[in-house]
Amino acid sequence: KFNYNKYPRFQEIVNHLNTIEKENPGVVRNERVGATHENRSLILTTIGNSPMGQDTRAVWIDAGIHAREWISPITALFLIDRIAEEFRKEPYQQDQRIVGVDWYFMPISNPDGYEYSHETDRMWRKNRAPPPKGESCYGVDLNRNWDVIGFGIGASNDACKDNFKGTKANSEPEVRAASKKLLSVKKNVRVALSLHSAGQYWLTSWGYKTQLPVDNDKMVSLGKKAADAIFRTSGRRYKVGSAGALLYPAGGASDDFAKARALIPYAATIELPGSHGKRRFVLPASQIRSVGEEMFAAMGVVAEVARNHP
Ligand code: 0X9
Ligand code: ZN
Repeated sequence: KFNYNKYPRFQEIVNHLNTIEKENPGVVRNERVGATHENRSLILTTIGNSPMGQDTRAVWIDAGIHAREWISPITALFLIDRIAEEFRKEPYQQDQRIVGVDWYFMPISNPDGYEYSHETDRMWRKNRAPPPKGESCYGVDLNRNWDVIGFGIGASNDACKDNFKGTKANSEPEVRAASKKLLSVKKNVRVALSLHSAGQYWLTSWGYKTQLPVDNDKMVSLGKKAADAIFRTSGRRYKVGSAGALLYPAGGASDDFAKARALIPYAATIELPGSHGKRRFVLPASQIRSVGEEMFAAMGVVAEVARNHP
């Protein structure tokens, strides 16, 4: 059984994904959709039992875009475990909302950065792209590199900054792999979520500007229902609102790509819990289970909305 009382290394995550796949034949599939600068695998995990091409609904979730936000990939792994468990149950015991949709997970979208944050710099955020010509700093902010309206806003041209957007949109293998895959399955996807930390926010698009989208109300209403489910589960409160208005405008992120490029009806970034101050990305591993449980509760609401959306 996997140990959810500590933060795993990349290889432990991969091993566990392979175990889950083996234990859930016909329901869980792992696919290598690309490779990083340091040649680690970018993995897409699909959960569901609807035959290919069938008229189905799906939820897309990316995690681990930012290296130091360790609670993100482990929460994705926890959700994969819990959702697969739901599919294994006898029909009369299943949560029909959870098993009523397909699930796409990119559980660890920035493995190079994740490993670097374990081995060298706990506060590392970016990937490990080699420095651009004539520069000496490594890394691109993978939540500023997506090829979508707003690219460049709230981002830096300076390769040494934490929010460096890259030399051009979609320059990074991690972003290319994830965006290509999302575009290939977008027909079924009704909700796209991006797991980050920290701050306990449910942030809807737009992220690149303070103005609200025309369909803001429906995205905020899903966020509020999810926040209620979270509160009932763990007692934690999440603030709900548009990313650009509630946090700060920042473009080239996965949420706005899902909304404006892949045309997914519901797009949000979830800022999972953290600690306070400078160490706010360092959440004690003893919290992993409760964050996982509260997110699983939110996924019931998400699945129901995805299932019922035309
Ligand atoms: O700045 C980010 O990328 C996210 N916050 S974090 O502290 N995890 O780095 C927020 C992204 C919200 N969405 C957009 N701005 N599009
Ligand atoms: Zn983040």
